[in-house]
Amino acid sequence: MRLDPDRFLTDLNTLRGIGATGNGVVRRAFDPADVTARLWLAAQFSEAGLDARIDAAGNVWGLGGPLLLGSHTDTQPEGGWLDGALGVIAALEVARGNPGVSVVSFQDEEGRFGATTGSEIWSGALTLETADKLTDLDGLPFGAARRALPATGAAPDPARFRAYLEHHIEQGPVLDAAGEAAGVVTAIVGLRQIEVTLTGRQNHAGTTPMHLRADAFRGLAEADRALRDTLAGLVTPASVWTIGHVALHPNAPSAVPGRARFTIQWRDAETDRLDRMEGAIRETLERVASRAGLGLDLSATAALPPVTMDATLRAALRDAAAAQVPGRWRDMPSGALHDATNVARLMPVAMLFSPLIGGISHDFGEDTAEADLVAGLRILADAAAGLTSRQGR
Ligand code: HGY
Ligand code: MN
Ligand code: MN
Repeated sequence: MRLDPDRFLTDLNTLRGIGATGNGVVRRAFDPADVTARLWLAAQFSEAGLDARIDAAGNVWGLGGPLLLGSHTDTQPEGGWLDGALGVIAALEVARGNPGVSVVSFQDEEGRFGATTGSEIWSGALTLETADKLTDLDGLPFGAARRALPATGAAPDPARFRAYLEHHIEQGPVLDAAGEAAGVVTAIVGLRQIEVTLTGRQNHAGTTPMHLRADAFRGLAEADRALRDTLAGLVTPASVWTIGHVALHPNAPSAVPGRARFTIQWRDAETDRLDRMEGAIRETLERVASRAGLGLDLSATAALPPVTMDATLRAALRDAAAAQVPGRWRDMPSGALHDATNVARLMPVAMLFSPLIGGISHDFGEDTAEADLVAGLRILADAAAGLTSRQGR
């Protein structure tokens, strides 16, 4: 069957409609929209002639040949319509015309419970038993949440696949600013994340003199300031760190905050630098907490290594990009995390990026021109065709 760009765009828009919110999408792992989307996807896989199944971790599989293509269909709390969805729907369209291809939508890539949880479980780096104890920010365990999507089969043996390709939006401004249509990923950064709790003394905001307060929010603000100074000496312009989630207790205008719980996440291409950043972050938090008279509790919630893309798979994507969008593609690193990081524990992996208008992602405003979506689909299909004919299917 020939590649059908209209069917691909129709499928992408149908998926966009499940959990649609404004121009974006809300499909948190295992919420009702995510479950609906995963059941819809399994039906599309069956209709395409693939052996469809949902495993115990919520990953949706469409099993065919030994080249695995895919990404994820869960979203951020305020997600764009393409982050993850593009790679799954492009994979489905390619599989319709290429019996050498299998398709997957991994679960919880966006880290409602962990970070890239579904692919981490499949890779063997995280057991289902351990994952079941991970909780979302409201305290709901993965083990309870996954009851919303019962398994219909076992996760496939990784040995049935020879390689993995993931098509994804760039999630940054580089390709759009250069007017280019594709990026072939060289490497994916590594990521670490910790959850921090600073404990002070909750008290009345009107009667507690300033010098007698143990204000947990002030500790958080001082930690942020101190981290900027400490890390400046260790990092490169490509290193990033983010305090992305904060919960104050009791979070009331007239109470001195007694507790601040927040995440610190940092990313870099070098394991060594990730280690040094971690040392500096822990030491800074201890210093700030002790100076402010606050209790400190730290727990690591994610650690994923930097991963280099496979040279043979990259070459297939580069050749396809050169044929489909000559002079309008580049090699580039990924500052975003992807399921490919975990799949790389099992087999060679590579990634293809499509441009993003204005470089906006993890936001309802995320969008890509249709012509660029279709160009990416054609590059993926070409690369897959070259690889599956070489593999003899
Ligand atoms: O955070 C990430 O890079 C990914 O989008 N989950
Ligand atoms: Mn994302
Ligand atoms: Mn993604």
